[in-house]
Amino acid sequence: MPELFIEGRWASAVDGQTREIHCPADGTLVATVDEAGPKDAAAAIEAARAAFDSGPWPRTPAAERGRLLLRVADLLERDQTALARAESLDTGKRLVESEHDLDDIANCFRYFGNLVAAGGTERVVDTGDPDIDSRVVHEPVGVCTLITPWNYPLLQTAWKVAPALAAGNTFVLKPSELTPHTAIGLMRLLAEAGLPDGAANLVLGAGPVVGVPLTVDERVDMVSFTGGLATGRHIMAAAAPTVKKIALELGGKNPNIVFTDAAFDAAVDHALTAVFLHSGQVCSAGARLLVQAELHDRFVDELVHRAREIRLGGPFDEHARTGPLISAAHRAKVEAYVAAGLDEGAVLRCGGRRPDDPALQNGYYYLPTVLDDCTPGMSVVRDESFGPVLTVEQFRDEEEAVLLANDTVYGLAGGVWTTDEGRARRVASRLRAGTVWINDFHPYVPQAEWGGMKQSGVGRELGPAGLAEYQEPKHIWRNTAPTPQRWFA
Ligand code: TXE
Repeated sequence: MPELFIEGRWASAVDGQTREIHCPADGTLVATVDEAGPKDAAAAIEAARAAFDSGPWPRTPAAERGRLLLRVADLLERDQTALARAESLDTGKRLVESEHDLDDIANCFRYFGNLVAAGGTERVVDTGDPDIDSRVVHEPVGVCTLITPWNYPLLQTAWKVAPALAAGNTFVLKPSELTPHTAIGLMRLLAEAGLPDGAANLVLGAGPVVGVPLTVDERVDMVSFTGGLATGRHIMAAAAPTVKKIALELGGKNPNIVFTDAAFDAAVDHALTAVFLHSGQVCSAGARLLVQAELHDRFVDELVHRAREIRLGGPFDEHARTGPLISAAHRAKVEAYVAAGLDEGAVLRCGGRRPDDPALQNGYYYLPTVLDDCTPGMSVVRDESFGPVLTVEQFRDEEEAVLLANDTVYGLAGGVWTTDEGRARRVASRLRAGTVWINDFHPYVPQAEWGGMKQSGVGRELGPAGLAEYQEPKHIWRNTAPTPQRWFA
């Protein structure tokens, strides 16, 4: 069955191109899928444009749009097992993690469905003149290009598709070329839920080939992108000539700050999950551990001890605690960062290589790695390695902790561990990041905004602001008793 979804119909790529998808856990062929080119992108944009300009979706009442999203949530739950399996085969992540993601994905559709159905975004402006009816309404932005990465493929898609549809937009989705299957599954569910033809369109393929036309075409009003910083900069530039609205989530190099008075066991435990969850392929990964000098030796010894115990394995290995990296190229990048860190003086405390286990040799595995004695100038500290690599730096006091934490171009997330409430509040307010966790790491809820300061991005996903990204406020001024103004006699 063809896998591009354009104007409500499944289609093969015009040029007949295909791509093989391999499971990163063992290299096996998952499937061969259609690979779109610029002509398919143009057709998808045209379909979304027509559906926006003259189709029913933007004119569907908000309550009805909300109901459709709730139906999608139910369908996602119905198909959870199949979708989680597909996600795990594409990404190599553990099945339980994919199942957990699927719960969050259904919740995301429910949240935006309920939010938009509740209405209340129209605002009456009091002009003081009883003859004037002044209102601000929120309309959809138009045709949205949605480009998503491979680490949380369907979750990051849901964070865009749900609010985009809730607001009444039409879209063209381009998932990562490495992980297309759950996006295909979602299109089926949107159609089954009754979304009008052309409102949702899917093209599969490489960023430079099929992603670029989606970011430059003048028929596109908005580009929402999650991915790497370098690609984000390209997209921002590509969108500039036609002044598109943009929303960017570009990852982070997130500090996890541990003071001596932290709850020791919980802080060590969360420091591990902060960085090694999904083998570090998480935009909010706590990849920079900043630990107070007096606690450093005890804390890092215990952390290294536990990191050595983390078992690697494929999606269906029930004993595994984390999986492979997404590709050979990505593992090579992580390896290069570790090598550079060691050259620059970091001390390897564990990992720093591929596992020996013969059963893992066909996958792109890399051992959980702790680099101690790191300094702010090292590339492994500054850049997002996006692998299972923790860098450790020491600080003396609160002031130095904040300075080190903020010494990054990124500003997505950060954590602080202390039992001193005043200090927790002070540090949280001084961290330049879109999310701060106090005595925790990683949790998020669809009700709360997600996104980055500085070069971590532009705009927010989730929460009321996540819906507002996909809306244009419009001021409508109605004079109910017009009289000549005589400005020009
Ligand atoms: O991401 P890309 P890559 C970071 C992480 C990782 C690095 C590179 O540090 O090592 O990015 O990963 C599409 N125009 N993150 O190369 O290129 C591409 O096809 C339009 C952080 O895999 O950013 C895919 O759909 N689209 C991140 C999407 O962009 C283009 C998650 C993301 O790919 C394009 C993933 C172009 N010119 C990686 N080039 C996070 N924020 O969570 C590529 N794409």
